[in-house]
Amino acid sequence: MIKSREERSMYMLSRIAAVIITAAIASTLYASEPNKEQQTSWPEPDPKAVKAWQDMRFGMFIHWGPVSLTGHEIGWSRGKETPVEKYDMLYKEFNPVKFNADEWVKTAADAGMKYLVITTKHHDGFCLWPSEVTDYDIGGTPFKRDVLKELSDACKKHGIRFGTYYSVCDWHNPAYPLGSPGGNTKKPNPDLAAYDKYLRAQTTELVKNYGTLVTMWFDVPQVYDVTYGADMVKELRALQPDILINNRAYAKRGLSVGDYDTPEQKIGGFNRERPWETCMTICRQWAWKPNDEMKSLKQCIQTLIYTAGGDGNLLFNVGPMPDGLIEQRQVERLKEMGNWMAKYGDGIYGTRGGPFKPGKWGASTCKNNTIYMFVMEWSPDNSLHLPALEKQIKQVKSLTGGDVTFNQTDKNLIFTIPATSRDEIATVLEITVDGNAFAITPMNVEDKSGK
Ligand code: H79
Repeated sequence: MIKSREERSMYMLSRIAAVIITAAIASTLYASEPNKEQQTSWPEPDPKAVKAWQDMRFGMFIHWGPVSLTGHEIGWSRGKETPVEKYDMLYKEFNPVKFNADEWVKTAADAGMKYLVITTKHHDGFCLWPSEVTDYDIGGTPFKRDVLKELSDACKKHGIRFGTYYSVCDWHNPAYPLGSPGGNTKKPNPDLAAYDKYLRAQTTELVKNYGTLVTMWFDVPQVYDVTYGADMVKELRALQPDILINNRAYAKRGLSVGDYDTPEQKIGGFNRERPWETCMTICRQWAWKPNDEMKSLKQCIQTLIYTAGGDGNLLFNVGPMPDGLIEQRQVERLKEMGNWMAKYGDGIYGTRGGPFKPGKWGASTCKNNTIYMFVMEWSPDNSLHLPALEKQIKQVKSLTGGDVTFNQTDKNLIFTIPATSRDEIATVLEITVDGNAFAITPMNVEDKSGK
């Protein structure tokens, strides 16, 4: 439905009024006596750091550790598929002699990924770097090499930003109150204050010794709450002012914390208000599993498109093998994604989601005067029916080939392309409009497929 200029300005006025009222309510709230949680509020990130992270759009997640020797899931298989005593001794045999940080980072770069985040410590407590506060780490393996150092150096060399995943829960450490399987047992002598000291020492090692980190990606805080976590977050931010910290640093108790949200194994909904990043596995398991079911190229690329179209980042996970290699078929799949990104990456990097919201039809992104449409489903008459666009179209080009025609009225917008010119993964249209495309109010696209 097209809105008249008057209607639009009324709408804008009411939006502005709503913001003023919200601000007024907020200021009265904060004028009252601050409670404990308000005193320990989240330290805001530098908007420039957030923007730089959003611009990258596509990163590599790596889940790795001695557990790869079993082929079962990291953390979760402890006390389940693998008895605790056996799981905790795996590190004595962990010797990934084929590990080559340059190759991993090159695999990420060739996929078009711009950052890399690795599990420095998962729920199983094993540390992938030689930590000063435990021997349950890479230093205790026959391999001994500091995997994190080699990776952070390789990232620097190849222009990839480096980040650290750190699980807040630790089912191995006796001081942490919960244990395996799955955090469902209680430890006999828990000491959360002692565990906090351990966690603080470790996170400090990470931010001090591995260069400028793009993110500290916390996971599963469980019992670790704001009374501990708020201080920890502030210290990290003080040590590295540009570091981003996700929304799992401590248990929230209704508070909205974190620099960005982290939908897991699903694509986040359209959201321009709050930064977000979907984390998803290339196969089914986070850690390596032999013959795990791998996503098709179409699934991989459409996931990336839908994520960018919703205004989010994609952190795409691989689980390297116990010998230190990433499976060849996964390397190839990632390379295929990179080939696609080399052609259509302009529509992903540095873009924002919208203005047409993602749906069965596909997704859109925008940058300056350009809207990128990634069309995955056409109407039976070879066209795509969209709501009216409030800016004038100057030019339309199909980046995947074929002649596209458009019809823009004040009621709707219709693109048509011959069926033979459609792309199987997504037909990519580049649309030039007469102004800033991001300023266009996001619109829902009605499903006209008749399916
Ligand atoms: O590190 C990965 C997961 O292990 C971790 N977050 C990502 C990044 C995570 N920990 N807890 N959860 C996610 C939420 C619980 C997920 C579960 Fe399951 C689903 C637990 C049981 C079913 C995942 C799938 C673990 C076992 C099967």
